[in-house]
Amino acid sequence: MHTTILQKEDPEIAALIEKEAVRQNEGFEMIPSESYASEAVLEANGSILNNKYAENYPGRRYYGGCVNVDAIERLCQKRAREVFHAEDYHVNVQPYSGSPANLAVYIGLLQLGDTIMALRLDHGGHLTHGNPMNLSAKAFKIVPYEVDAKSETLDYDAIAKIAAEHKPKLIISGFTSYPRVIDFKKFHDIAKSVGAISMADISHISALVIGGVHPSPFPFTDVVTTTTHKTLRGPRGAMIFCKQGYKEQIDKGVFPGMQGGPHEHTIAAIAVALKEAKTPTFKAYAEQIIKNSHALAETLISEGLKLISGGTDNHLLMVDMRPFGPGRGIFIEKALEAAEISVNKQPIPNDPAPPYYPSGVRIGTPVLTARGMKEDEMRKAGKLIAKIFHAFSAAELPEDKTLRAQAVKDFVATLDAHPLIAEVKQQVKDIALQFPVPGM
Ligand code: DSN
Repeated sequence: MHTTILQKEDPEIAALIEKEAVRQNEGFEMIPSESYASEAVLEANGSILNNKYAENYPGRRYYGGCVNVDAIERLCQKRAREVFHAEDYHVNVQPYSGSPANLAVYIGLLQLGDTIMALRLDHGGHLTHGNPMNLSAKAFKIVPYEVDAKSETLDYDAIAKIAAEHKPKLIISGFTSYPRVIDFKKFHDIAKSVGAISMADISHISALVIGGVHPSPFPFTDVVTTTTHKTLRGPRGAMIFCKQGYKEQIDKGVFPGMQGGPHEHTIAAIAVALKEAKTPTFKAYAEQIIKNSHALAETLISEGLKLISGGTDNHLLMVDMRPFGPGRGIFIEKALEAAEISVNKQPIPNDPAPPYYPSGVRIGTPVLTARGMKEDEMRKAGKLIAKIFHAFSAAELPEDKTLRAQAVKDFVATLDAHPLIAEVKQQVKDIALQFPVPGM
């Protein structure tokens, strides 16, 4: 294993990495924003490129000795444009991750105090799309839009109306926990009708766009951001595509606006992931993600669970726990974790409970799909997940805020001895070990 030198130099960290490898190998990772990077991606990411400073852009750095990182960064940009069929766009591959990428867009294109329109976090939007706790809301005026109360899907007429009323400078589409198809063209048209810049954050669905199983925001959206470590299966980083007219502002927004020296080891690893994303195997992976989500959603519904919007079109689904009682997502996250199934509690539209104790659970298929699992395994996973929901959803969140953390602690303390947890954990392990983890 590649930790041999590390085991010698720092056995404590090596042992913890090894424990995490066992966890990732023996369990079901079902957090929709995760996937497995290949060995080649990990090798580039852990390479000696880590040692190099290279502030600014290829050909005009503030440091000497950049000949090789210039070539790497240019190759990464070329591959990014090719894989997304965005040849006419400029792409900046330096953002450290999705949050700084989005903030760099705002810094580059807007004046402080300008109006941004974006989906509320509890309706599926991202933290950096104007959540009050985030810099985006402190530095800019946020006009939120919501999903329709009944269908729990986007209502484009309502969005157009809000845009016409508030005349934002930037309209953001692309979400963090929205299980349905996004009509990027409609968003772009709405933006143009009010003189706004259209921005799509496709971090969650970038592999689906590349694989042709979700409509692309290219070639019309003004600015497209994406992380590189979610469905795309690269290292933890991000990219910003923009129309040529915004190139200078976006590049300045990233450096020096938001960041200092780019992480060239990450950029090299992004380039490797983009090369992999051009293969037929990657397209098959993207297609299988959707098939797996459908199989999982059908199973959960047939096992009596309610899904936000009634199902899924993409890589994730959201279980609505309100039929069991508000604020119970945390108990299911903990119970599933004890059974080696990783998901995350998540606010749902019009959640009656607070964000840390929300009433939803978000579940995704990209990671298990990357291991080679198909519909049959999803149906098995769905049945195991549903068993946990039904067994543990009676746990109530105390009304008294000061008692909540202890209630969760007490609940977790009961899990290890619970026979259902042991049974599900064993079944998860039996299935998981039949599907080797890429990159390990
Ligand atoms: N926090 C990520 C997610 O899990 O969706 C997005 O940045």
